[in-house]
Amino acid sequence: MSENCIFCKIARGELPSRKVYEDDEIVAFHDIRPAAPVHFLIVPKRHVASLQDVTAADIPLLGRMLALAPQLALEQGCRPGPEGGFRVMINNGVDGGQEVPHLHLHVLGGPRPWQRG
Ligand code: DGP
Repeated sequence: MSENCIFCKIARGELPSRKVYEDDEIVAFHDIRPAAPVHFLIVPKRHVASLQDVTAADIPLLGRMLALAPQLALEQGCRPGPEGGFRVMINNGVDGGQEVPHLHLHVLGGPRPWQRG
């Protein structure tokens, strides 16, 4: 847990968010600046700064985060199957375009056209 981290604060319920999922380890909520008709973030509650800081002990948690993506994408309105689908994206570090230094999966989808800049 990190005192001043925005996503830690959201995970602790100290900042508001539009949650789409929550369990003991993971929270998912709508991105405040959506880049697609469906755009939410899947976030570990424990503070991990980025994919570059992941250890072997985090692998089951990462697996759970990834496995949640298709389930939540469908629940949020993404179409199933090869004609539908969604994008999963992880920005890492400054050169990777990461703005919030707390690991998160972006899930983007919905009818095209849409494009993250
Ligand atoms: P990244 O560049 O991968 O670190 O993306 C961070 C995303 O987090 C960005 O798309 C905007 C979103 N975001 C930043 N602050 C907040 C917030 O306070 N609430 C929510 N819901 N999203 C936020």
